[in-house]
Amino acid sequence: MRQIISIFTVAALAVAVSACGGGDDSSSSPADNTGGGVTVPTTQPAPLTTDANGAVVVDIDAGDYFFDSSVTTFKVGVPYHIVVHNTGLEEHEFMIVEPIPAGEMSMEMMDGMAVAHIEEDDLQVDQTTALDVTFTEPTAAGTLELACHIDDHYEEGMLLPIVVTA
Ligand SMILES: [Cu+2]
Repeated sequence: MRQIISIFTVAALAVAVSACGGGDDSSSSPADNTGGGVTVPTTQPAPLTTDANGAVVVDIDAGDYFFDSSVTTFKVGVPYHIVVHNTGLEEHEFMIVEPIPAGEMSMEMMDGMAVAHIEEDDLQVDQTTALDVTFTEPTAAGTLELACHIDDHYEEGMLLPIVVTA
């Protein structure tokens, strides 16, 4: 009986500690890495890097089932060198396309709509494939996203909204 009581006490303490921890998280502010006295009024966390051709390098992880991109706000007329790495355990595709409800279109139709596309043959597990994109017109939020429409990946959350500014 004594042992059961002590287990309950530990469990109650754990709940109390985790409740406190959760409350504290919201008050901690992220480190400010901009430095140099430059105020950058955007939420972009990392400085932009360019390749030998002057294109802005965008690093994107395609996982099971998500996209993680170093850039989500793009600019019209800027050349982007988009490097997509499949970090998951399944093959994926990479599309820049308007939001398409799952199951409403054939792959051929979606491919035709896509601003850019990397086929799953070029995005096997641990494969990295790059493509170059220059956006020609601005798009508001909700107009374009990164998406994988293989099987049920899209329903699983494999999409990431992006914005193109003028
Ligand atoms: Cu996928």
